Amino acid sequence: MVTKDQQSFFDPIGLFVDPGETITFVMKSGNHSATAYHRRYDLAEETRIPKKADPFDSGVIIEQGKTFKHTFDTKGTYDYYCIPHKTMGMIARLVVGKPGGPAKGSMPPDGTVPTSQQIVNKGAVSYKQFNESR
Ligand SMILES: [Cu+2]
Repeated sequence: MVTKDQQSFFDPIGLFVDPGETITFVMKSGNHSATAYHRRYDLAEETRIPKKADPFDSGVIIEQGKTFKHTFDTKGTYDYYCIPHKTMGMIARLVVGKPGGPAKGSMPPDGTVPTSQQIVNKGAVSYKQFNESR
């Protein structure tokens, strides 16, 4: 989770993980959250994680170097956002095992992320790589 040159973003913006893997979100700079698009959270206008998946929300983190961990057990496509920068398009996508769920074939309401298939093919899509490809 990064703020650099007045841009806030998740890097990588797309990542493939195996079911059961634990992801560590690291606060590099700025103040951010990693929050699943899930209707239980106020800002999420739609659910964009697999039906049986556990929603996750780090809350806004302001300390540099602080981390947030979440284990992804359910296969599918997960879209998530940063609470303070959601409307500016600070969003990202994870594919766990294989694409699936409500986010699989569409983009989040706040911007674009790599397609599920791009993530499967590449394993990880950096923010820079993604922007250069658009
Ligand atoms: Cu942010």
